[in-house]
Amino acid sequence: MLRIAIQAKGRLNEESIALLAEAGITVEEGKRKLLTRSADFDVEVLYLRDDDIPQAVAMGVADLGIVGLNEVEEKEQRVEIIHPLGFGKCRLSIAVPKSEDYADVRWLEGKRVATSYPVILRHFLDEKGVKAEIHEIAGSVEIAPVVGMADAIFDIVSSGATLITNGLREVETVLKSEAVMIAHPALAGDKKKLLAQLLFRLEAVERSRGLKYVLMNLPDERIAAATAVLPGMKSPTVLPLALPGWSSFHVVIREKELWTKIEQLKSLGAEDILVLSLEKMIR
Ligand code: PRT
Ligand code: ZN
Repeated sequence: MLRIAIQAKGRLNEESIALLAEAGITVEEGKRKLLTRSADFDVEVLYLRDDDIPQAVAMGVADLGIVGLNEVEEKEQRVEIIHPLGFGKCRLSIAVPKSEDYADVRWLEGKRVATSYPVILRHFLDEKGVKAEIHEIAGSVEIAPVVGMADAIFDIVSSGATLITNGLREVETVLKSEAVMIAHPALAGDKKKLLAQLLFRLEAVERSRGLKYVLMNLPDERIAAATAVLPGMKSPTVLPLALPGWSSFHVVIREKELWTKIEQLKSLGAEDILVLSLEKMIR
């Protein structure tokens, strides 16, 4: 049995559940308690505040956790970061009132910086040799300069809209973050086995991202030319149609080159092109 801690509610909750579901681990949302057992994989899901996930995993209360890299770095708990998950992307940045003439980090010398991430900020300032006062506040960090509580802030930025609304300008990006899978550093053998199985499934899901399965009807004499345009993974699959002289041509395409490739295939005589989404790719 593997116990995975995920955020109970908040920005990472839905995507964490969706990711587990894609890996074949479904948890009943309706009856959600602190702890839910998955019906289809030897896994239990523990719902926590994101702040508590690194510690829960370090203590072994949970074997794995899904949490923002920002929380992992801030809490400095002994956990292993085993896999980036590609969602919850954001950055931890320093921002100053936009009227300030900020040239470089020396501007921060002797200033007051408000943040909910004092540990990461302390490391950054020490590394840069800057002495500034860190004011730890729990929420609404972005209003601290307006109300005169701080000269600058250090906070999570995603689109940057919150900074703009509060008359702030991002001046230093300190950490790029996304949701990551973390693990207890000393998992027992049977748990390691389950983890390997889970990672294998997640990789199959990831590999299929941005890929489409395309099939079309093609005159037989155009198969070689179409294969040159779209070599596929090993080679395209070609199946005869009941209509003599025609084949069905199947191949996997990257979504970003879908339209250019389809135009080339159409000019080669491809007809009745179907584009299907690809759910998993297992190697
Ligand atoms: O209750 P709990 O403690 O579990 O949740 P929480 O309120 O501490 O965290 P939550 O749900 O807000 O965020 C969870 C995680 O999502 C964070 O730790 C980050 O890893 C990640 N994440 C991704 C973000 C954002 N994007 C984000 N935009 N977390 C917060 N924000 C905030 C940001 O602080 C800003 O104030 O959203 C606001 C809007 O951002 P802009 O730049 O798009 O305007
Ligand atoms: Zn939190």
